Amino acid sequence: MTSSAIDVRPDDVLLVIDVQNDFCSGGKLAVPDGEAVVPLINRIAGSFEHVILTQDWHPAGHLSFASTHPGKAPFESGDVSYGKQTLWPDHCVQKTSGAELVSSLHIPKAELILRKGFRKEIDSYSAFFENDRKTSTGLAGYLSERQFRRVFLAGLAYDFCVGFSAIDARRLGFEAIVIKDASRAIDTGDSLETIEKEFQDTGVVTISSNVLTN
Ligand code: VGL
Ligand code: ZN
Repeated sequence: MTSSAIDVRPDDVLLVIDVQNDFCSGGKLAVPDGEAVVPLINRIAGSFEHVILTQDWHPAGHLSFASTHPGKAPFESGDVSYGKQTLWPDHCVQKTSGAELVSSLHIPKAELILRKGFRKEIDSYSAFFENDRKTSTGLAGYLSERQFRRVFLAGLAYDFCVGFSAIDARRLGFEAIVIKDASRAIDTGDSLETIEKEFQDTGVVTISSNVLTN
């Protein structure tokens, strides 16, 4: 966690991860206090010239759903072609209200909405690579062509899609800065400790939104 002031630059981009109804109270995979990130993200977005939103976007019967694996319950682990996969309640099914971005998220200037997890047989936590760690979403190419250098991240969930995206950004050579108070965690098993250890190992920085200046 760094506490020195960070001046937001024109070649910075804010990635707002999966601020969708199903990850908020009353949703299918509600992240504790998930909706609390919305007003903060709306405010932070004002400091950035460039904002990208992501949307978890699964077909019905998706491989990450426990309901697809007979005898399995949500939050258990399942064996899939690319290794272990946490199994989830059905969530963010394409064209359902749960998959919609939270209506109070107000970032009209967002330049791109990137959907991920749309392949029935592969989950995708990261906005860069799907969970087989090989299939690319194309976001790295987009960011490089747009000449963005630093990726700031906020949203849901800190220990899954925000965290995996930050680590991949770092591995791809971008600076990756997670705005911790504008994120919330699912916290299942050792997910929180694991992600924070990986932040340290890969050089992902975490900050509080109050250090951002512009
Ligand atoms: C997410 C679990 C399953 C996330 C998405 O957005 O963090 N987590 N699908
Ligand atoms: Zn998902």
